[in-house]
Amino acid sequence: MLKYITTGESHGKYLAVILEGMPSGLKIDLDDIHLELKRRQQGYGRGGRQKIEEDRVEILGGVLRGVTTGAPLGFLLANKDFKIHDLPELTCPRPGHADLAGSLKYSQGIRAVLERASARETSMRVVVGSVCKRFLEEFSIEIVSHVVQIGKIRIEEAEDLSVAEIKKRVKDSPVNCISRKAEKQMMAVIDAANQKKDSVGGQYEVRVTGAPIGLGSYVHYERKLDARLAAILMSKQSVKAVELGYGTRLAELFGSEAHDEIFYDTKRGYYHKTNRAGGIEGGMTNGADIVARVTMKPIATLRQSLASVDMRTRKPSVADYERADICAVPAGSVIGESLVAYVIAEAFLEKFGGDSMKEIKRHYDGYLKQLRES
Ligand code: EPS
Repeated sequence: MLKYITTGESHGKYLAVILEGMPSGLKIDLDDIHLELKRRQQGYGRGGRQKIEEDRVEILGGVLRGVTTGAPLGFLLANKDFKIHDLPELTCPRPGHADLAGSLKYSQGIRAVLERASARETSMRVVVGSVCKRFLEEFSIEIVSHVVQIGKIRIEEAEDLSVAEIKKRVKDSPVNCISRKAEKQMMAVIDAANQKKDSVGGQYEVRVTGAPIGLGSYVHYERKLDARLAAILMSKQSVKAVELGYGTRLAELFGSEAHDEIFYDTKRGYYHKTNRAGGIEGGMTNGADIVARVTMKPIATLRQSLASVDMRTRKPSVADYERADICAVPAGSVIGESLVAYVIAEAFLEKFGGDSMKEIKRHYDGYLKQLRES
């Protein structure tokens, strides 16, 4: 069973993660992980913190001569902005942040809450995701993301674009967008939010290609892949909605317009010509690309003051401000890729699991043969 646990605070000395359940025999290259970490740090609309940090990890265990051993993998990242012990306490919780409920629930000051609630923790999830991506690559499963909306600026629909085409189009885009026209407008919205001392949210898409039919299951709620994708994507800071395939658009369609008809070809086997289901039917992959859309609310830390209450006096006040991002949707999309990679790797290991890559590949090849004969 694949699982991970992160530890560390935003301005603490270190962040760390342990990933348990990866088989032996998987090549791990720190350069690949550092590339993914760099992608997460980028994106138009990020605040001053990313100019300080250069996220790089050290391997603590589970890798020998560049190859996984099957033991838990450990990674450590040292924060350059390590100052947690010198930072002031906050007393006026920010609307939309974990501050108020976290402080009351844990019976402690806001500082302890925000340090752990911070999205800085997602650097560790990207480390996990890049290991999972590396694993999935061995089975020709690839993942990409792109930003579809920032504020009111939305791209034209891009349903028919392949993962390879999206990868090509988002290359070097400061907002991870496939459209040069929308990209400029998105950047202008972020600039406008900055000028108004505001923040802005948006939506991104994560797309997976190459997943075989039958990851996940219909037999039990915990095994349904759509539920697992929604849960992990929703667990990322700022996320308020997750849709698969046509998602909320399905509400307005008739059944005849909503479902993906089934065809058969001797070369391709069973297939669909459309993908309104987003690659998942009955909690299982159906062989089409998996498509998830994720909506992020605007960042809760604003330079303009929203009403709050001073928790020392319980008198009306305005929310505290700390340095923050204006828009974290482009970074969010990179993190989304990692979260999806983790769930797909987990479901893949459940189905084809073994202690070594060699064993898993044998299981996978056997299943593909079985599908061809079905
Ligand atoms: C965050 C506040 C900001 C962001 C941070 C998330 O950090 P700081 O308070 O140090 O300026 O930069 O995100 C990261 C540090 C990161 O690496 O993604 C928050 O309050 O969630």
